Amino acid sequence: MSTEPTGERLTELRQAFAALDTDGDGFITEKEFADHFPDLPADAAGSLNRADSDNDGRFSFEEFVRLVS
Ligand SMILES: [Ca+2]
Ligand SMILES: [Ca+2]
Repeated sequence: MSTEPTGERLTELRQAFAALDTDGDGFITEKEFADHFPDLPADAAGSLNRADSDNDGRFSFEEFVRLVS
C-alpha cells in the first residue's frame, strides 16, 4: 500500500511547503525552517536532520512529505 499523499492532502502539503520556502527556490533550508519555528527544540532539529535523506542540508518537497507524514 502506498503512503503517497493524494488529492486534498497533497494540496495542503504543497501550500505548507510553499509557506516555509520563503525564497521560493523549491527547497526548505534549515534557516527557512528556523525563521518559521524559532523555538524549535533541539530534539526536533535532530529529526529534521534525519529527514534530510540525501544530506544536502535542505528539504525537497519529497523529503518534506516524508517528514510530516
Ligand atoms: Ca528556499
Ligand atoms: Ca535534502
